[in-house]
Amino acid sequence: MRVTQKVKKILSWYESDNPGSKANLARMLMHGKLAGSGKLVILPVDQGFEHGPARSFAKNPPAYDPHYHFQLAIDAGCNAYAAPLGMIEAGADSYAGAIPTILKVNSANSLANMGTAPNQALTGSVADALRLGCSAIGFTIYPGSDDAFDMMEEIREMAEEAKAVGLAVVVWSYPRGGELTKPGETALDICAYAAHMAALLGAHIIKVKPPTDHLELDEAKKVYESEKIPMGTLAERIAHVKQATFGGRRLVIFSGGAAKGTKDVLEEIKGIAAGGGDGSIVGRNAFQRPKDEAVTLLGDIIDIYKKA
Ligand code: FBP
Repeated sequence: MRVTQKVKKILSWYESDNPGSKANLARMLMHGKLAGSGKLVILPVDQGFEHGPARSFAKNPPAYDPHYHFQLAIDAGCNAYAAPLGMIEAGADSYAGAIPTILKVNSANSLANMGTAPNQALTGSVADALRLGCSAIGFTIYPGSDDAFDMMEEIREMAEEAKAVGLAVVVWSYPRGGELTKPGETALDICAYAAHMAALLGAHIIKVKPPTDHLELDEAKKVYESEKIPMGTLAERIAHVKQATFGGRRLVIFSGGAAKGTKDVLEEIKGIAAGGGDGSIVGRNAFQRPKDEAVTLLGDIIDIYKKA
């Protein structure tokens, strides 16, 4: 398939990257029902690590099988599938070349009591990503955590290694820990700050949660108010987050969150698309539904981005 002008323009934002990393970005941008549109809908299945198997898969038991998720991502026409090492290994041969994959190389779990210092363990490597034919590594940072600097140093090293061998780098930037309040984790000032830091750390694709209209930091609040930064609608807040990633020169995608009703999911996606968001990464709202419903929902999400 010929790489579209839209995708070529996006690739031109990444001025330092070698042809391998650009080709891997193109692989994701040129796959699935959104191929060539510049938008991305990705299926992430790392919730088994993050929340545990029952909380993740009991609602839809076929989802205990790693093959289920490869097939769901393919059937729904997603751009890529992201998962930790074991999940990718478990379908690596059956699905080799069938869908671009993102190896999640660090993971948290719900058994650890992390207090103000949430952190993740390294659970995969750049060598694993190459061995498994992945297009990218995926890495979570928790800005705000008392351990945030460690995670930033780890991704600095892993991103350098991944880019050197032509992989793309996806950063999940999820503020939490330290002195952040719960509403602060998704506050607009914090979300934009988290996205900006991921861009500064060299991410090609940045994943954040959709921001609320809360403002967490007093010093930032003064600026939002004095400069009258528009933040009344989700679309305005998304546009602000996108602007915080080098004036829009980075791909920013938004997570789906805990399972909710179809109407609420689609309303949120409409806001993301209207604000110029580059796509969505929807896990639980997809794989916790029966497969046909999940394929329909992901199809509806894809249609919203197609029209954006
Ligand atoms: P969901 O669509 O299921 O929210 O998935 C997005 C995601 O980033 C997953 O990759 C990850 O497991 C999960 O959210 C983590 O959410 P949290 O840390 O807030 O529990």
